[in-house]
Formats: sequence, C-alpha cells, structure tokens
Amino acid sequence: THDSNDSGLAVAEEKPKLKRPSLYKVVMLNDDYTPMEFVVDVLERFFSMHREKATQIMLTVHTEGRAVCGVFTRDVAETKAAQVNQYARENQHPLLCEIEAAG
Ligand code: TYC
Repeated sequence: THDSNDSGLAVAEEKPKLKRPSLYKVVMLNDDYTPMEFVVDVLERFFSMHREKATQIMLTVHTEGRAVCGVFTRDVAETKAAQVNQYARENQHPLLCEIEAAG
C-alpha cells in the first residue's frame, strides 16, 4: 500500500501478506460391507484415535451415514483420505473417505 513519508513522497510499504490456510474436513462414509473392526483400526491408524473415540466415530458413520474424522490443511486432508482409500482397497473393503471444505 502507499503511505507518505516525511518528504511527502509516496512509498510502497511492504505489507506482511499472511493468510490462514484453508481447512478441510476428512469425512468417512458408511457402506454395507466394511467390517466395523476394520473401520476402528483405520481411525486408530490414520487419525491417531484411541479405541473408545474410534469406536464412537465408527458407530456415528454406521448410524448417520457419515462422520468427520478430523480437520486439516488441504494437503494433509487429501493425503489422509488417499491413504485410507488405498489401505481399504488393499484389504478388499469398499470403505471411502472424502474431503470437503470446512467453511
Ligand atoms: N456399516 C458397516 C457394517 O455394518 C460398518 C461401517 C462403519 C462401514 C463405518 C463403514 O465407515 C464405515 N459392517
């Protein structure tokens, strides 16, 4: 932006342009086939949840259709969702995570 100094001349001021990073939710989706124990293992493995929290989130997905596993910057959210989807595929389960803007 332009301010005037003692000489009256406009000078370009360096403005620190810091933006908070956009945040994204990693959302886990229900399906009819993935075993509950596998979902609990995924939540422990990729989202560092203890068994009680993982079980609670798994049951929310099972009954509500979806639940938020965590909120992260875009790169981290994309990586976690991709890791879950690959791990599920490797184990022949249809489990899916997706990401959505956290608002
Ligand atoms: N609905 C699955 C079942 O009855 C369990 C399940 C829970 C699957 C959460 C996916 O994200 C999920 N075995």
